[in-house]
Amino acid sequence: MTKRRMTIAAAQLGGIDLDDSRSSAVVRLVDLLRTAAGRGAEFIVFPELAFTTFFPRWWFEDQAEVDARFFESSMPSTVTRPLFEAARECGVGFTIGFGELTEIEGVTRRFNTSILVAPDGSIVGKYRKIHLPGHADHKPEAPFQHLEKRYFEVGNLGFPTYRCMGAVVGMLICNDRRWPEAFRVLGLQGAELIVLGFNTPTENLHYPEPPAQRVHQHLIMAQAMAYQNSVWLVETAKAGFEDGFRMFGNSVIVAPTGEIVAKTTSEDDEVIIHDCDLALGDDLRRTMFNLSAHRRPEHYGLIVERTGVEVTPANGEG
Ligand code: CDV
Repeated sequence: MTKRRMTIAAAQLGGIDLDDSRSSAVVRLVDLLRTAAGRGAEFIVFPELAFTTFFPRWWFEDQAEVDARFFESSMPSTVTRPLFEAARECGVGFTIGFGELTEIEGVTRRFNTSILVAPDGSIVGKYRKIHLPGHADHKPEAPFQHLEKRYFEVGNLGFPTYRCMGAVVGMLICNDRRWPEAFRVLGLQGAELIVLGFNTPTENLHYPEPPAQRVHQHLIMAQAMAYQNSVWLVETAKAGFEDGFRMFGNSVIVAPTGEIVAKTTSEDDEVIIHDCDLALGDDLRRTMFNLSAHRRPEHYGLIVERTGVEVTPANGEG
């Protein structure tokens, strides 16, 4: 089998506090990009909502303040352009997440978005997060909020793939990594590389859960999704403490075989890198996971017909 190489980096960010400026985040991102490029990276995966703190942990009354502090109405903007310029100078592609403020048919819309940027600095693709976790109401008794359902609407672009730098690439964002359906939709479009940024609190907002268990779940999901879809999977964290609230790291590069080939060890700014053979999934795609030979969609109807669980045993004893 002919090898097809792409050297890919995950550029993990440590925490960004509420009062840190977007331009200070851009300085760190440019630094990470230059470090990765210096180590031979051709493509770099940055985290979800990478220019600001993970603001859905905070309740704000004033939407105008939220828009001004945490959303981007153009990409690149004067503040974010240095990242694009550094990428062009170094000849690397990248993906990055941000809060997108836009207008569609005269209506203001807000999405949790990621973009795919080619080495010439042009934007070749966009994805708007579909699985938005958390809640829309204020929970003053909770240690922190998770207000993605308040600040964003469900993405309206589906799960597109894009041809970029010789690979078929799909983007997902954070909570999407818990949903096999999202990966399969990308796999069915021939994705060879799936890239994803995340912000995952070390503490579970809803019930006590050991932090190690949360990391364990993160890792087994990444390994399973990569293997079952025969794809390279790169998942990059924003990690560490943001105003005292901790998020775990464990950014990973996972091969189509399901093996973790690189993983961060810190909760700070850190680059990991791997020389990925994009053809590595070809044998799996040809045999075990030859989707056209083995899938049985005629028996998968419930996947799209039903959202939640209805107890419907075949023996009628529901
Ligand atoms: N940013 C996220 O989507 N975070 C979720 C948290 C809420 C669990 C995640 O799935 O990691």
